[in-house]
Amino acid sequence: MLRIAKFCIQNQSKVQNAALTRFISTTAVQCKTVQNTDKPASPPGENTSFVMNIFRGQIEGRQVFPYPNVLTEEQRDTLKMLVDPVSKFFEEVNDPAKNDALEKVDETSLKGLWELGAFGLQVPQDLGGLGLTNTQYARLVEIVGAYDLGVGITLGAHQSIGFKGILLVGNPEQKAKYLPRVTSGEFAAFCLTEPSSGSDAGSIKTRAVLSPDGKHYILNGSKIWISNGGLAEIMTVFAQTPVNDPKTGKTVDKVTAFIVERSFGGVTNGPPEKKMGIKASNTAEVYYEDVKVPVENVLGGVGNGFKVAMNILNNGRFGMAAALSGTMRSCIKKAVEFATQRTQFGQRIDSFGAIQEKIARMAMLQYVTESMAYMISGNMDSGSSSYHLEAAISKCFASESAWFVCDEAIQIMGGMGFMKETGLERVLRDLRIFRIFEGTNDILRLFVALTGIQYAGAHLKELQNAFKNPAANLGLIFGEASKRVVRSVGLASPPAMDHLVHRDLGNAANLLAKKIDAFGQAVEMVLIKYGKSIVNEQFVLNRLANSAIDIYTGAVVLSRASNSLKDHLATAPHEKLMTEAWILEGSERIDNNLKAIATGRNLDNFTKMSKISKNICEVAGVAQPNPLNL
Ligand code: MYA
Repeated sequence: MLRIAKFCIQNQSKVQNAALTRFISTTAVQCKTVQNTDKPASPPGENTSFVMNIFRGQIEGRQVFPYPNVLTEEQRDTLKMLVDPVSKFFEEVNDPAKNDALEKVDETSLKGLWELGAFGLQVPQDLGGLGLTNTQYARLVEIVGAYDLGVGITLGAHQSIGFKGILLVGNPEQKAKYLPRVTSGEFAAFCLTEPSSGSDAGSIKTRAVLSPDGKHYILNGSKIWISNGGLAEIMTVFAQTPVNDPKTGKTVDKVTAFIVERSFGGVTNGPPEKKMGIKASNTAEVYYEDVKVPVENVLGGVGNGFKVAMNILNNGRFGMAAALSGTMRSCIKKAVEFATQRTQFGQRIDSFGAIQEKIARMAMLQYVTESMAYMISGNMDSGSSSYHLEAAISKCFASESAWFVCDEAIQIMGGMGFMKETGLERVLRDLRIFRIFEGTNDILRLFVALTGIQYAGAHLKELQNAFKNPAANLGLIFGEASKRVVRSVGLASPPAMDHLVHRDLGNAANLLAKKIDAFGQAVEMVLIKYGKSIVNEQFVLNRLANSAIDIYTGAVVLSRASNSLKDHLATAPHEKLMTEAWILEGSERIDNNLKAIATGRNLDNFTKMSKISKNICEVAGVAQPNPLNL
């Protein structure tokens, strides 16, 4: 499971008990006695990701502060020209209830979307698309998400993942050949998942073998739950290919990505799947039988397919946050319109604390999600390539928040919320899949925690190496030693954040900075305690991931609200309130999560829960009879 952690953890286990513990708890003077070698420590790659660095207890603020402002005047004008027609289209032409009932996007709507250019938002203009940046794209998918998630997935499966690989890693010939087609009526799909390979994407069985004349790969296998699978003419297909391993000289299977056209022959699909939600989007099995794929259609190099798949997924995840912030906006609007008109017990129901708390929480979750979506799109537009953890967090957070917000909107509206005509039951059904696809939230939490730990572990490894040659690494050793030792005896403040935010948010920033410090120490403790077996400690990893989510979301809203205060926006005081409330509650959740992984009583409870689950699984259901034993 998650081989990702292997490298650091294996190294880390050697570091942990001896050198590191001594190092943390003793003074810098003792450093001189540590074994000497002539190899200076080589620093692990520095990373500009905010989330990656909190795993070291450090604040790397470059991607978060100030809040990105990446649109040029021209890009802003282009966007202005698009927002109105797209909103109008969804108000006047597209009918989400009709699409849901038809279990497909109505023909008029589909035609209109192609005409609007909605299927080629980020394709360069000279290849037939609108050439939008990630931030411009985010704004438009926010509108789609506000109106119709079924249409959203039809669009997203096409461009966020279907042909995204061609945009990201395609060579000029592949781009010239395929991008004009996917912007002018031919659907694309991303074909990764298989019956025995869901979260474990590396275990796919579909295979492609080079033909004897070396001109084609012969592709065989099948894929399931492929969005647009029944519509797509052009597919990004992942398959195992035999590759020579230069290290061993042996032939091994490695994943390769291919551009496959339905017209190659041998490509068929099953009927549309019957689903709980996003019914308007097509989902189908796709089968490949002796499909002749020209060698020119290898995408991103033979054997590089796993990385190509991960890059595509990483690159598209912020879109989900953008779309779902739009969904939440419309759920909140419906709930508030109801709450401000409905009178019960002689009062408007929005005057009751119970309703106010719901509305406030819904508003905060929407604000955080929206702020994160545009921060990540802004980082990507500024050329960052270190946004994977942030994008994974945005996907988890957005999908869980949107579910909560829609559910609470239904609750506020009571019986009315449960009625089909209100439109929220469809949205709730549509939303359920977002916590499952594009990487389940459970897998993404492990990805965030283990990748962060790997980074922190590599830095601790660097310290271990530094000890081998202290003379050559005095700066590093004394720097780290003084930081840690001084902090451990309570003489130093945690890393500061107040200088990065508006002065009115200084207290909230300081509170969050303390949590980052505590989080870094908790990660170090976990590495020391578990070593390489941390990879199996999912109760612990989940709590680290949840803390990272609370820290990142807190920093994001601190940044956005600071900008709003600086620019004297009319909504700045409201954003400040949401930010302060969010950070206070988030800090309490972080305290609880970090306590849970440090105290024996809680750890013992993890063991109990593990045992409860085993008991249930052993008997294939609830273990005890009902109280009547009948
Ligand atoms: S599409 C199907 C989605 N499927 C998945 O997401 C699969 C989930 N599984 C995984 O992501 C991987 O298998 C995991 C890795 C993470 C579990 N970025 O040994 P490893 C590197 C960069 O850890 P594993 C769908 O749902 C790693 O560093 N690199 O791998 C349709 C290592 O590199 P190296 C990564 O244990 C939805 C190597 O890979 C990443 O096997 C339709 C091996 O790593 C990463 N993330 O498991 C949605 N992960 O070898 C429509 C790993 O160099 C879109 N690595 O050390 C809608 C959009 C919304 C728009 C809507 C508009 C309205």
